Amino acid sequence: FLFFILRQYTLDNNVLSLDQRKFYEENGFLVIKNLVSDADIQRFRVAFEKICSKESKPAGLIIIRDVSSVESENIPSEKTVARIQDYQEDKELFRYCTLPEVLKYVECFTGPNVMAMHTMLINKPPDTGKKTSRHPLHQDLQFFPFRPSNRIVCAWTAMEHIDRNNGCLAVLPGTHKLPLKPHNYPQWEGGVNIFYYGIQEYDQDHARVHLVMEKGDTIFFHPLLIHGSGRNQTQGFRKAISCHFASADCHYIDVKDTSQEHVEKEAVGIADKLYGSDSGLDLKVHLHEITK
Ligand SMILES: O=C(O)CCC(=O)C(=O)O
Repeated sequence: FLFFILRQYTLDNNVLSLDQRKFYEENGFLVIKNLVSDADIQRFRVAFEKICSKESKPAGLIIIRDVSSVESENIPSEKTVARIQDYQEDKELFRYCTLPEVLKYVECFTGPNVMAMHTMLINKPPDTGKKTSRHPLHQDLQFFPFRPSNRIVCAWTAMEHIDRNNGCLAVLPGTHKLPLKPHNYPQWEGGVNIFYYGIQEYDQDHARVHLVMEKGDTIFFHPLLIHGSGRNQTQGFRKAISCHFASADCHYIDVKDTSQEHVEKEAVGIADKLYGSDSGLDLKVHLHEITK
């Protein structure tokens, strides 16, 4: 029985200790301290700054601005960028998805044949008082039209010290064992950022862990784990870089008539805006194979 439990969310290899495996199996996440070097993080910062100043414009990149600063679209500053998505054409940023120290852990969940499916650099802005810098509790699987979910994992690396003051990750341990829940935009007074869907119904009494992390610390988590992040109450822009990886053996599913359909529609709408209407793109455009 124990053997069966152990095999469900993690794979046999020599990387994770038995305790680490047990922890992920039970909780749906695992933090590895000090995994990414300061030098690499500095390179990601520089690449991100070049995107913000419009010195670099990688193809396919999606820039998401905080709802409280959308009017400032043309100001070339990191101050107006809450997050970038799909940085795979930026060679410097995509290095994150190829770092051997990251992939070593990714393979514990996906197996050796790995694909990078979705990339982000999150630049949580100082909250303007409207609480729009919060990220509601959600499951990332809502964005992914492929399965099985157990062969998908997110790597998320703190690019600086992150705690509750600047809006650390909050996770509900063990919720990776739940099914995908319906997601919607929360009814927040100050507004909510595009793609920041949340779960409306969850067990309010479920234990919640706030993850204080140092620069370079990396969390690996399951796509069904309920998580979010709080307000940034500092004046700095809280940075993290992340990538969702999946096994190349995952297969696509049709999200039509499922709770994921509205997410696909919105993503296609954005792709059409970026690449012209009738781009023919769907959620599958997030597929980018890593050549190791
Ligand atoms: O970095 C954060 O604040 C959380 C981001 C997150 O959960 C997401 O984008 O899915």
